[in-house]
Amino acid sequence: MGEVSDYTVTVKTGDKKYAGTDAYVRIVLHDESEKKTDPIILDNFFRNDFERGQEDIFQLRKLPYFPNFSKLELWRDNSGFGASWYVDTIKLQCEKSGKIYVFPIYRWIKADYHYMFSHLNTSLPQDDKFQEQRRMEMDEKRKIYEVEQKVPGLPLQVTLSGITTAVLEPKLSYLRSVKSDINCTVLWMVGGSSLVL
Ligand SMILES: [Ca+2]
Repeated sequence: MGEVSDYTVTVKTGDKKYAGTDAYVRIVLHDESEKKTDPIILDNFFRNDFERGQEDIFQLRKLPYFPNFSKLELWRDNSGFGASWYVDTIKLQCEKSGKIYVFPIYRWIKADYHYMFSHLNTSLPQDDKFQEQRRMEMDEKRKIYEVEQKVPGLPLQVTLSGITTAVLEPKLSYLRSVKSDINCTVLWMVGGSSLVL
């Protein structure tokens, strides 16, 4: 076994409606030479992690020591009540090197998709190392809504593809019956805007 280090992972969940989750969240740490850790479940016993606006700290013991991280892989399952999750940032501190890596996320994390994030995520869209992920997110947004002006002079209307307007009612049964993040995003958007459905 090579060198090991402890790590501290700090996850900031967004302060938005439905941002919190009870789903299982896993990460994999990748270094520059394509080495990576096994999947790590982020879970503090006896604590309700990843609630809205909350900062959760996870102590990871004796993982492989990587002098330089290149990316963070992140995914969640669809378990728990209201599994949708909006993440602001993830911070990783390597105890051995003292280095701190910051991953700005600022997006909804859909279930079972393996997201990749770079330290500080500073690349321009055209230089994005994770083009496939960017395409997936653009496609998701297109699927959610198409804005069109049906009648000149009246407010823009949102046409939802494959989603009936009935499920947009903000009630608890909605969250139970519709597990997709997409719908939660729409609900949040509608709640915060004057869009007409
Ligand atoms: Ca939770």
